Amino acid sequence: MKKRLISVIPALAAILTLVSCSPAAPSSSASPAGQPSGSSQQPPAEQANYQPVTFHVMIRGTADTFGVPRTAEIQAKTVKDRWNIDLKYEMVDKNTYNEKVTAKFAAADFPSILYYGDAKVIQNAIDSKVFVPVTKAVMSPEYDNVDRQLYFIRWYQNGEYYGFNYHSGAPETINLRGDWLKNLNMEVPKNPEELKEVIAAMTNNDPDQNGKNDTYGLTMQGDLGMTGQFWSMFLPAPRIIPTKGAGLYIDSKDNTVKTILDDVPNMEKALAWFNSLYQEGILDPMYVTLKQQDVEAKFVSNQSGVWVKEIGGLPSRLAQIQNNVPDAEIVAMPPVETVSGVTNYDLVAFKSDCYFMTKDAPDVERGYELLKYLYGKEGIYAEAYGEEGVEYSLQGGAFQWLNEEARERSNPARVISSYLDLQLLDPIPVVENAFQAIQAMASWIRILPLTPQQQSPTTS
Ligand SMILES: [Ca+2]
Repeated sequence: MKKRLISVIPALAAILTLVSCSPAAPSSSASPAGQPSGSSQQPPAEQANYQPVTFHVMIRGTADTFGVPRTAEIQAKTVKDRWNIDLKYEMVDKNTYNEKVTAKFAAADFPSILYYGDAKVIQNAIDSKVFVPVTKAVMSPEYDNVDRQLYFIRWYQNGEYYGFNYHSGAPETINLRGDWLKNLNMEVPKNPEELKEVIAAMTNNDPDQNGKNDTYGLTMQGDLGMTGQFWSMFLPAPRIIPTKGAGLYIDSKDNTVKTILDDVPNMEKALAWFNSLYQEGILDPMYVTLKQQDVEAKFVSNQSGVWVKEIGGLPSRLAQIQNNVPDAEIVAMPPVETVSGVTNYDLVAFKSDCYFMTKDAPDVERGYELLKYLYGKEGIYAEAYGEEGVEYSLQGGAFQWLNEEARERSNPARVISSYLDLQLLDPIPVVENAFQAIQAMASWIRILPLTPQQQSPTTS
């Protein structure tokens, strides 16, 4: 064992050059939806004032991640009724998305609305006036309670907002099997030392109480992807992975870019923590060969007790675990304050991909309404739950699913990841728990120094 263990430090060091982090964008990022209701509903007669137009909306995703044609169907009906808009989605798989966008730009074949995140392409599109400002949508009264300087600042330039952001950024948290903690009579850990104790107990003390030594507290990807939340417990920036971009971060004290690789004392602490897990046999030694999907498979099949995932991805995995363990629970570890005063979880909304309107949108004014609808309160509830009276009912104030398919398709995490003040219609403990665990982050949100062109507007 000792010999094997010596190789772990070189292994970690070697990994420093190869980690590939999984995409930060939430799987639900290609969102949308909509259903009529609320004060912004307009009389159908309004439609008569509009000539029909077609909006092509290009989003990343598949029918699965999108939440189904049903979501698009609700939206399409609503925007047709209100603004005489024919809504056409082009959903492109994430693996070919950038390629497809590049091809479209090369052919000057622009969708009306594009979901995108590549900063260089976006900047070029703004400079060449392919993207048009969406300032009027962002500045509309329904966003007065939203911190525009935080959530829309990413693409604020020359007095105009260009990107229409729609979510507050749901951080990827370190999650644990809550039922295992109960079996072990342990609390949710709050720091690296307590986390290590939990990982040890989940390895050695039969947390699933099946009488077999068949679990590890922690397993992870061989390329160290999705491990930034662990490293960052020791290092001066959130969600840093040493191998990812050489661990670069901006030191807000002197506004300079630094690399954590130069931070020898803290890097030593982080490496020592990982190494001690390995030495003590409480880190799954198979980790070096594992890929992202393997790590997930181990977590949902009761072979490991700790897993990093964004809030939105938890309910479906919990459901899988509960197929075999009905009383299974997932709890999120609260954020750990790093040596520089931020947290090991990242919540940087303006790093997210945004929706952009292009110069080929058929009617810019209606485009603003479309953006506000698709990615506002109605759109979010429609994607999260569907249509009242079809997918769910609220009779007597009590939420009830009207069919099982609708429940399985639902995506309530969208409600929580919105920067709008929205309530879950159907509270889900695992989501609420993770949300509570990150509430403390509100005061720790990392504000990166803004480049001159991204300086915040003077209006509040
Ligand atoms: Ca066991």
